[in-house]
Amino acid sequence: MLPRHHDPVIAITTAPGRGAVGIVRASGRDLKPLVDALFARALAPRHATYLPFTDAQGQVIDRGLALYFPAPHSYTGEDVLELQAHGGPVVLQLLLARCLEAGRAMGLRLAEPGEFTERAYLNDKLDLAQAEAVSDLIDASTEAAARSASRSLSGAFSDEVHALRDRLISLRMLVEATLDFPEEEIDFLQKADALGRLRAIDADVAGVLSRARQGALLREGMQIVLAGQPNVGKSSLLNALAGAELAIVTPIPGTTRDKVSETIQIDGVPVHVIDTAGLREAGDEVERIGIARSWEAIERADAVLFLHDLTRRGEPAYDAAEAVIAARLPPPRRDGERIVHVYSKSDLAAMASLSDDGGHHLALSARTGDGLDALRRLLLQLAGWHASPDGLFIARARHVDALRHTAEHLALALELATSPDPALDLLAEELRLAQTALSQITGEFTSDDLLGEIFSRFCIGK
Ligand SMILES: Nc1nc2c(ncn2[C@@H]2O[C@H](COP(=O)(O)OP(=O)(O)OP(=O)(O)O)[C@@H](O)[C@H]2O)c(=O)[nH]1
Ligand SMILES: [Mg+2]
Repeated sequence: MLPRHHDPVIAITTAPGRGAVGIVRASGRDLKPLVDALFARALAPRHATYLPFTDAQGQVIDRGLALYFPAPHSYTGEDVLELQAHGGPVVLQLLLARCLEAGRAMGLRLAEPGEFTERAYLNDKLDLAQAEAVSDLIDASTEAAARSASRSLSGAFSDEVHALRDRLISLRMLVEATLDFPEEEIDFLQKADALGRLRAIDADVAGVLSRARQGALLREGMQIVLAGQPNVGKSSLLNALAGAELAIVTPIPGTTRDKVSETIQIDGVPVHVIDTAGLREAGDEVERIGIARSWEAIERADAVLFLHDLTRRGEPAYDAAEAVIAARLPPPRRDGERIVHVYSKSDLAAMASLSDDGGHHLALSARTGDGLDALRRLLLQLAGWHASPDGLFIARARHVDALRHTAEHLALALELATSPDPALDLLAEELRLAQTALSQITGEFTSDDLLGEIFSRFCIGK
């Protein structure tokens, strides 16, 4: 354990601001001295005790509940003390200051972000994937994301990873045992159906990988940008998708000057929609800055909705300006075309026929809502969403990468195993590498740097 984890720590664990109740939480290997310094009486373990919280002079700061969880039966696995008071920022600050003062002799200090959960991980209360799920549950922006984070937190994801790891270990033992008895090796492996087992593990890793990708999508969502010339109806489309008047809409070209963004959800997948300033050459300084930001957003987006105004197509100036924008749009990515051509204001002008050049084309009206459902379906398809959110676990890019590496080593192992004269030592090594990659998910082989990186993104007090 890192030396800093020897100190007892404390933090306000409830969100900043005013609330009915606020909680101050301390964790440490031995909090008895703190309890004794704060209260005139002993606290029964895991019982709520109603009592006054007093300052050093005996003046009452507030009255509330004290809960004492002696190690190891606590969130962190250490002694934990929770004080529930009225949830005003000043009350909680006074209570925190009083605790720090009472605990000064024992080295009590403020907790860093995520430090409680990091201790829970270090004390084997949670594995790393579960610890991450704590933060994902708190940050969940849709119901589906919250449900799948909760499944990960309960260990559903970790259990699958552990089951795969155990099957890999027993296969490794088999292969490594034959290394010691080379004369019998091939026979022995055949009898034990080593190849069949390897194939089954490979297929199941692929299955978990595909679900983890979906889980990562629930967590990260996708980012789409509305782009096009001024007045084509970008802000109107944002408002229609969000179901609220977020961006200002006027018939004046150049209405939107800064980025306006909103997260909507489609089937539980968070979609971050960014409305941008209309793209054109002219404009004042403010508009030029806005347009530069539009281009930055376009570069970074997972999908760009390129709007074309059906009422103005065919006007030479309009078409020329559109060609300039089209030439500057990013090229398709390896995994497919990310530009969606949206023909807007379909309630005012009909579209002769949609192009079938293999790209994505659709007509819609932000005014009547016609075509919006087709757009939502297309966006989910572009995001790669093909699951129903039930039974999913939340996952991060880190987990997807680890599973991808596992699958790569398994593929190499399969190649070796099916060659006419398999090199068993190489096969054993690929299996070992596959296991190491897989174990990174739950944190069995994890560097301190990675831990620091993961937990520092938590909120204070968690
Ligand atoms: N009839 C009809 N009018 C629309 C539709 N969408 C937008 N408009 C009108 O077109 C005009 C411009 O709409 P905006 O949404 O402000 O266009 P924009 O692309 O955001 O424009 P800038 O912010 O200037 O780049 C407004 O008068 C809207 O009412 C639509 O689907 N049907
Ligand atoms: Mg606008």
